[in-house]
Amino acid sequence: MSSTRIHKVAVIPGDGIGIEVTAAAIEALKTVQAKVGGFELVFTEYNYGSRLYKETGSYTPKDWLDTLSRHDAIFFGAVGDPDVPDHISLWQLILPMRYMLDFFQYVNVRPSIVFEGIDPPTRCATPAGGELDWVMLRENTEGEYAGQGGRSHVGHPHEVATEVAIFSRIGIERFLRFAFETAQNRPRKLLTVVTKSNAQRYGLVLWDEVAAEVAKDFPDVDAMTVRMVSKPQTLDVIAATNLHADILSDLAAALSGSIGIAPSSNLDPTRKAPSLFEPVHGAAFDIMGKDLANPVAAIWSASEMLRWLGEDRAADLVYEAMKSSLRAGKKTRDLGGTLSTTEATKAICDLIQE
Ligand code: GGG
Repeated sequence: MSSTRIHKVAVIPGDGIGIEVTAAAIEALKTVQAKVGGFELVFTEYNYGSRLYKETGSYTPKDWLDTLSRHDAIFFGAVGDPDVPDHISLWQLILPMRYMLDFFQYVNVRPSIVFEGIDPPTRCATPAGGELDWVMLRENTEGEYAGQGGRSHVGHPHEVATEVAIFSRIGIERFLRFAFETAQNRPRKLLTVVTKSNAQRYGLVLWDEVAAEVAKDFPDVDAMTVRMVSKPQTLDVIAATNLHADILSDLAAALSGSIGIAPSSNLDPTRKAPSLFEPVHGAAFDIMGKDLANPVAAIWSASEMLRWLGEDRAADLVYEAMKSSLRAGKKTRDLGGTLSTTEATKAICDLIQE
């Protein structure tokens, strides 16, 4: 009887450069699978995305979430099309996946690290003397992204639109518990909970109250609350609402050199639903098909997927190859280098094989 560990991975390249960087990530995954052995990734590709929408009027076929739920993980590229408003493409593809049947993927993990070989726009050294090394945790199912609101008096000068931010005690607590546990497992044991409750009356006030309650269960974690992110060098793990973390993680990615290297894991910590791994960046239609996209964010996301699937050795190999490649100056144009997507991917895959 074979003892090979099988992991079923749904692959959704999506739109724009999502197609190119997903191919790069799959190449790295196949390379590390051949090198390490003992496990097999069974990839099934799905054509969900803007092209399908233009052909059929829908980003996805019927029962697609049931189809996806039969996998162990989902690897996603990007969504977005110049001809389709973002609120349609995001609400037809990426957001339903994060809410996956029963609001399971409630944490979005977005690390930002200034790697050796990268010259970031701003230097913000940590107290330990190193460069910026953050883990941004984004609450992934509530806040302004809950889809509550409406429009009235459409087309009238007094037209009104509301976008209601939803915060539930269960939603906040399960997310912040994950945040405290993440901080507890890092050397500095420092958690920063982002809030803006001073100007609000309900939602973020509940957020602050729950944060204070959960903090009591983690006395070894130094939790501080910031109303404005003013001292980046004092931060380590950062927990923020869906909207705040979406914005702040783009900033963090830029501070670490480029959004082209920022990975993202949409995790279901209960493991009832497959978790979803994707680069933070979008479809970037301006550079699509030109072999210019940075494959690092997708390859780092692939490494995070391997770790989630329990393949730590393979995850480490991919991550270290990616770091060594950057250190050796093998960079795409967004990082000041000259390599194409193909060349940067090959450089990482060669290092995995070594
Ligand atoms: N690979 C992620 C992607 O396509 N992102 C597009 C986007 O705008 N996402 C918004 C979000 O992450 O909430």
